[in-house]
Parts: sequence; C-alpha cells; structure tokens
Amino acid sequence: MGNPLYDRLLGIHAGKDTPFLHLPDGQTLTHATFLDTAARLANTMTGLEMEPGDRVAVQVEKSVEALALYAACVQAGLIFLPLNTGYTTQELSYFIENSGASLVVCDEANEAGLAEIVQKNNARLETLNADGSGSLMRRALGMLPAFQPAHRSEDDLAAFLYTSGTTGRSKGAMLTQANLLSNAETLVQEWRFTDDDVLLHALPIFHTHGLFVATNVVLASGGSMIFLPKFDLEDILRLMPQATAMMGVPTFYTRLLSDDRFAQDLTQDMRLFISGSAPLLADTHVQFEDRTGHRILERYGMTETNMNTSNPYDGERRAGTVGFPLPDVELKVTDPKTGQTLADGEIGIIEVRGPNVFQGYWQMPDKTAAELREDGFFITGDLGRIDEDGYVHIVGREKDLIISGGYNIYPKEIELLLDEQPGVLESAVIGVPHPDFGETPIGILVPAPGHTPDIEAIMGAVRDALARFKHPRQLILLDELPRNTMGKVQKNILRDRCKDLFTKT
Ligand code: MLC
Ligand code: AMP
Repeated sequence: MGNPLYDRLLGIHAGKDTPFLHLPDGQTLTHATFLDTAARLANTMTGLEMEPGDRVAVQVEKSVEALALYAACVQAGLIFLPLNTGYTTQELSYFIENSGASLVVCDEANEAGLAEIVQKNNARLETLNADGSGSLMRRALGMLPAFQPAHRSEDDLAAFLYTSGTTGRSKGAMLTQANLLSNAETLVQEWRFTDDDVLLHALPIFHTHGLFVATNVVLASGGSMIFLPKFDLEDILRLMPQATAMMGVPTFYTRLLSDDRFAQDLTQDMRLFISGSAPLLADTHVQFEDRTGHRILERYGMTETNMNTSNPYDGERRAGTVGFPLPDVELKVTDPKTGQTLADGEIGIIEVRGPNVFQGYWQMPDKTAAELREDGFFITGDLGRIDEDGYVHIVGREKDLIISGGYNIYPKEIELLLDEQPGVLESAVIGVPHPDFGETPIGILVPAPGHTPDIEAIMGAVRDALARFKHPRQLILLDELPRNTMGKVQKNILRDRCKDLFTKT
C-alpha cells in the first residue's frame, strides 16, 4: 500500500514540530498541526462518501485551511480542482459541470449563487471562508486528526487545472501524482531548497505556480513559508528580512522596484528570487540586480507541464531567457507547419516531453490529440529559440493568449461574448503593454450597420459573465477590422496601433 505524493511530500513530516507556515500575524503552524487539519478534512470528505478519483472543485480565498484541503485530497486520493477566486458563477457552472465534481467548496458569500448548479450536477456544496470558518471546517473539527492515506499509484490523477483554449472553451488538464512529484523533486535540487529555507509565499494557490511549484517544493524540502493572503507590498517589505527565497510573477518585481524603500538591506538574507508565469523584461532583471545585487532566476512553465526550463542556480542567469531544460525534460523547437525539429537558433514552436507533462484534457480526446503528440511531446504554443549556449528564449506565442499579471486570458472567450452584444457586428480582443500587469486586454468593436453599440451596457454584460481580470480595460469602436487576403484578422496591426494606450508617459 502506498501513496507516493502523500508519502514524499506530507507523510515525511508526520508528527514533526518543525515550522511549516508563518502567518502575517506572527503565528507559526508546525507540519504536525497542518497535517492534523488535513487528516480531519480527509476524514470529513470520506465521511461525505467521496471516493478516490472523485473531483473536489474548490473556489475559496487563500488560507491555511484551503491549503490543508489540497493536502487532504492527496491523502484521500481525491482529485483537487482549484479555481480562481475571481471566476463568476457563470464561469463556475462550466467547471462544475465539465469536471463532474462531486464536492464543491466555496466561500459562504457565493453559496446561494452556486446552490442550483451544484444541485443540478448532483454534487454536494460545503463552505470555507477566508478565516477558516464555514460548514467544511465545522464538520472537520469533529473528526479525528489521523487518516490512513488512500492507496494511489504515481499514475493516478492528483489534480485537474482548467486552462482556457483558443476556441474559448476551458479544458481540464489532468495531472498525475508523478507529474507533480517529479517536478517538485527536480526543482528542490535545481534551486537548492533545504529545510533551512523560508519562502515568501504571496501567490494565489489556485494555479501551478503558487500551489505546485511553491508549496510542493517547500513540502519536499522540509522548509517553511511565510504564507500571505495575497501580494501586498507593505507585507512583503516588512517580511522579506525573515525570508530566504521568493517566487513571483514579473508584476511582483516591478511593484517592488517601484518603491524606493526596496533596497539592498531588505534582501541581504535572501538567497533566491525566482520569476515565472509571464515574461520578465530584461530591463526589470537588470534594474533588480542594480538595486539589490541579486540576479532574478527566471524559469518557464505551464499548467499542462509544470516547470520545463530554468536558469541555472550556479551558472549565469541570463536576462531575457528562461534558461535550460530541466534535467528530466526534453525540449525541442519545431516548425509550426511540418512539426520538424529546427536547428538551434531558428524560431519555432517549443515542444516538451518528460515526467512533468500532463495526461491530456479531461474528456476532450480531440483537443488532447491536437496538442499532445503520440510520442509524448506537448506542443506548448510558445514560440522560441535555443541560442548557441543552450539557453531557451521565448520570443512570442503562436497561441492567441494574453497574460495579465500572470493570469492567462484567451481573447476568443471575450470575443464570443462581445460578438453577441446588441449593435456589435464583430470584435477583436488584443493584449497591449501595461506597466503593472505586463499586458492587458482591450476590445475592438465593429458596429453593425446603422447601430452604435452601448459601451456601458456591454461592459455590464462583461462584468456579469467574466472574472474581473479578463475585463477589457477599454472598448474601442472601429469601422472594420484589418484582414489579410485569407480574411484572417490581423491582430498584429491592431496591437501596433494600440501599443501605447497604457504605457505612454
Ligand atoms: C487582480 N486584478 C487583475 C489581476 N489581478 N487584473 C488583471 N490581471 C491580474 N493579474 C484586478 C483586481 O481584481 C482589481 O480589480 C484590479 O485588477 C487591481 O487589483 P490589484 O489590487 O492591483 O491587484 P492585486 O490583487 O494586487 O493582484 C495583482 C497580482 C495578482 C499580480 C499580484 O494578480 C497575482 O498574484 N498574480 C499571480 C498570478 C499567478 O499566480 N499566475 C500563475 C499561473 S501558473 P478592480 O476591481 O479593483 O479594478 C503559470 C505557469 C507558470 O502560469 O509558469 O507559473
Ligand atoms: P498557464 O497556462 O497559466 O500555465 O500559462 C503558461 C504560459 O505562460 C506559457 O505557455 C507561457 O506562454 C507563459 N510563461 C510562463 N513562464 C514564462 C516565462 N518565464 N517567460 C515567458 N512566458 C512564460
């Protein structure tokens, strides 16, 4: 009997009074206390007749209990499905229905809105609030703080993470225990994490970065984390002297640099700053080194693959590159049309293969086949090249994707909504440079003949349907969209015209 993910990330800490979570109020929770909460939650869920392989959809604020819920799912063999707290009820309906989740956990404030859809899907609804209150923990407190982990193999699924697609439909990326475990253990080695490390954790825990990269690496190494509800500049400046490492999206670094109080004295006990999820501008890398003496280590990953590449810990961390493929990851650059491998230096699509690569999209064999080759290579949709020293450069994206502050936005999803608004003939959503979020979406609307679309009403429809981070920051009317001879909208022309909307000083 065994459960590798539990055994190697959680079980190794059983009964240990070593620190795991330092909270902003100064309180510290030990590994043992954390595992007690996880065991109580695992008992709660099995008591609710959840069985290994069942899905648990979770949309809750970041909290110790929310993290323990992930650990509980690992322990009980349940598939953890974390969801962005910004998603609207409309968006959640799709995830609940598509995943066939048997348990949905939400904040009490969203309970009424979700009740109908949960009932329609024969699921169960429990609540968990930011302060740990709610029906789930009420049940858990009456449970035993010990749980015999469910038997699981490395090939069993551990998590579904939904990621949008170019058609506008979200796809559930299926990740096994081996996918998560292999990557966490590789990263511990690559980034030299030990039980002396204290990670400043300000990322959300509903994505690969904050959940699997940050949390699993700390669990695998036996270190601890300063567990913050979100990125708050004041908290970060106050707590950095107590940390040894931080993982963040580029916005974390630009926000730190925008504050004069952020200087060398705050970073002298830090050994590592890691950036990923979106391109880090070479300029940010250089400014950061000038200010602190530290070179940010940039790495590259995806929901479907966990981490693929990393700049070296010891060697040169090269600005504007994402480093080398991780030791157990194969990476090639291929011709988008033929799929043939290109010579180093040539630009093409990045493909990756390794124990980190997911199993496919839940119940979407066609989409899986389109992106995951039979030989195991995953077609990332990122455009890149490998330079003469072996460093991987990401030079753009073949997929139509906008990354805002580390959150992915697929224009198609917004365009489908804009197209159906009164007075709109068609639309195009593009990403334009933004000083804080890196990129931000804007919408171009072509009015139907003889109509003037009501921009306020359209923004109202957007607000009802889509999470805040996906809202176009501006809607612009245009007589027609530029198209090439094949009739394809030339978004590059639109991007060029609008590139200074938010960055001109
Ligand atoms: C918040 N808002 C955003 C936003 N985050 N809008 C666009 N893009 C975002 N990323 C909204 C808020 O709802 C708010 O709306 C307004 O923008 C301003 O909020 P803020 O207070 O300035 O934002 P903040 O809460 O500080 O969040 C910004 C952030 C956060 C960058 C700190 O988004 C964040 O932690 N991002 C990390 C995302 C992440 O972990 N990605 C990893 C994906 S995994 P209003 O109503 O006030 O206007 C992956 C694989 C890999 O990509 O390689 O890692
Ligand atoms: P997600 O689907 O949210 O996991 O986002 C994955 C995408 O983020 C990748 O396909 C890349 O386009 C992008 N990404 C992640 N890390 C980096 C990085 N260091 N530089 C540039 N893009 C990145």
